[in-house]
Amino acid sequence: MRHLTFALLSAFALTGSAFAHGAKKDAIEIIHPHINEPFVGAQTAAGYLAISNEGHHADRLIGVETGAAKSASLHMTEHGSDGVARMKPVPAVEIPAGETVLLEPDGLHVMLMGLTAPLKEGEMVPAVLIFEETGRIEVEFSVDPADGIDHSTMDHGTPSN
Ligand SMILES: [Cu+2]
Repeated sequence: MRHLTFALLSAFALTGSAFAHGAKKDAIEIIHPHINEPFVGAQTAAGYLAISNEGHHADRLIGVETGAAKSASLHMTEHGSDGVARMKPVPAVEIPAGETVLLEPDGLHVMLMGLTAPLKEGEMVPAVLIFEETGRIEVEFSVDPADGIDHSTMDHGTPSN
């Protein structure tokens, strides 16, 4: 899987991100955890990253902790037949052996609800990713340029307050 990881890092580099960074513990590698700068006054933000499992056993991302929000959970965005994007909580994200899973816009993401402070481009947001097998991995989400998606207006299926 070295190749895939390398390709991913190259892709990030090509898209102009100067913030490629990550963390590694045992067989699990976290690549470029980031949050696109939310709109001024936004109460929510989405975190994205790639997770590579170079081991021989599957693992599962089962939780996220951060002081940057009142709650952090795992979400999936789905498009209904009406074309409206809706998000729903997922209990875990499966990371199969030898594969790289992307948490990216329009799919899986880390949902931060109830931001405790505004997030500004260039900041680093400490967080802990919790895996069933590998345990806790400390990461820092970089706050990247805004992506133009107003996450706060999406239907989250659950009340945010
Ligand atoms: Cu969400």
